Parts: sequence; C-alpha cells; structure tokens
Amino acid sequence: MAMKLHRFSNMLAICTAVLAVSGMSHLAQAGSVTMQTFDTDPVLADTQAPGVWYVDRYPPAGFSSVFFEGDYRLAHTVSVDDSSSNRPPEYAGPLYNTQGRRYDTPGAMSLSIDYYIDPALEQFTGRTGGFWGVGVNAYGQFSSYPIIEFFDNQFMVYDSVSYLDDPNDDGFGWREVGLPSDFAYGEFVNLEIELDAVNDVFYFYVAAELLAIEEAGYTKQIGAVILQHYNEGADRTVYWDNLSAEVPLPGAALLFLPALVGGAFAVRRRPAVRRTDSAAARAVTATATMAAPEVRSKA
Ligand SMILES: [Ca+2]
Ligand SMILES: [Ca+2]
Repeated sequence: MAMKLHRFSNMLAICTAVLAVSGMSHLAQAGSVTMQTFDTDPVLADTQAPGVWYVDRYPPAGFSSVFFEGDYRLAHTVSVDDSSSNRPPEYAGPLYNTQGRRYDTPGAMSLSIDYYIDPALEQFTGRTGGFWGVGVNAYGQFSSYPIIEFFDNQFMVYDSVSYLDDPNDDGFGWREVGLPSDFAYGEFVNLEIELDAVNDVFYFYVAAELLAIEEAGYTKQIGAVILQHYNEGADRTVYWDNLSAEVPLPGAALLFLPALVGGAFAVRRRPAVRRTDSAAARAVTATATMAAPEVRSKA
C-alpha cells in the first residue's frame, strides 16, 4: 500500500507539472470508490445492490471479519459441504467450484487488496483464492475479467481477451507470472489491477512489482471487484485485507496519465494491442471474445 501510494503520488506530481505547463488552472483530486479494512463484518446480500457483497456463482461458506496476523481481516472460507459432489445437482458443475462475492465499484480504474499467502501453499498444486475485476466497456457491457490468482506455487494472471481479427492474437487463458522479487510465504502481499483505457491494457502488480500486461477488451472502467475462492473439495480459508477501488484523475489529467504510466515501465509481456474507439463497437460484438475461467486451463 505504501509503495502504491508512493507511486501514485509520483504520478500526481507529474500530472501537476503537465497541467502547469499546459496552463490549466486546477487539478481536481482523485477519489476512492471504496476503501475497506474489514474491521467489521462486510454487508452481505444474495443479489446485486450498491454497497453490499453479493454472491458470485456460489455462496462461500464463510465471508466475515476475523482477527488474524495482528489485525482484523476478511476470512473467506470454502467447505467440503459445498464441493461438487455435495452441491445440489443444478450447481454440481465446475463453474460453481468458484465461490465468491462481488462488490460494485462503478467508475473505478484500479483495484488493490492485500492477500495472505499461506505457507502450506508452497507444497500445494491447485487453485486458491483470486482477485477479480469486472471490466465494463463504453456501452455499459461486460468486457473483461482481469484476474490475479495464486496457484501452483506462483501468481497467475488471467488474460480474458481474444481479438479474433488480430494475427498476433494470443487467445485467452491463465498466464504464469512467477513471484515478485521480495516474495515470502506466510505474509500478506499486495495485489493491484490497473486499467489503462487509452492503450487498452491492464497492468497487473504483485507487491508493487509489474508482473504482466494484458489486453483490456475495450474496457473503460472496472465496474466491480470479485473475491473468489476455489473449492477443490476441502475446507479452506483465505484472508484478504485493505481493499480499495480508485477513480481516475478527472478532466484533462486523464489525457496524460495513461501515457505517463505506460512510459514509466519498460516491462511488457508483449506489445499492447491498440485500436480506435470507432472500431470498438464492431469488434466487441463481432470479433473480440471474452472468456471467464470457468474451468481450470493453462496457456
Ligand atoms: Ca484490516
Ligand atoms: Ca489475449
């Protein structure tokens, strides 16, 4: 979080300078859509509503505030009682192994959370918890699922976008991105997903380290966050803390910030896919497909 704020304040300073040069008289403040420390139980709901955590796919057995590792955290539990063979038949499919809750973050351009990596996961092969965004395009339609998960002893990001008219298209699927340089099991690590709508890419950070860049599918905002936990047939709890969703700098600063962010990092998994907005509507309906990671698949 400190690193993130540090980086953000650097961007703010750069933008202030840019605006000063361009003769603009004021810089409005970026804001926060939500900031949750989970010191108390989150408000739960079965269906979508503002300001509540509502079920995504299948309700997890537990989703509440507990004291853990020196602070109150969000404990997110799945139970063997909700495993595939124990669910009602209509929910037996693998889609419902993903058991999470969603919270609306309209207008957000970045999501951040702290996630505890249990030491037992060093010896574990399989999916665990996941930090998901829900992308929304300029027409208010679903456009992408940017995801950071930890499984198979490393971080994975989900590339949910495939541009079928692009000869360089890489399809969609999980991308192995390894571990950040200062990683240790048994600690909370910060996960961040940042949308660069101008370059149509998501930046994926772990411990403030940029580990991947993936196509954004014409996403213009991250309309919701989902905390997922994967039920592989055993009782298990994962821990989250300090969720934040931030809105962009308003007005002219928007024109400069993405370019500055893009220029600030030399690391790229592949060249960004760039298209014009005029092509977006056709592509979203005709040539771009989005896929949710409903069953486990790796690139
Ligand atoms: Ca807390
Ligand atoms: Ca792709």
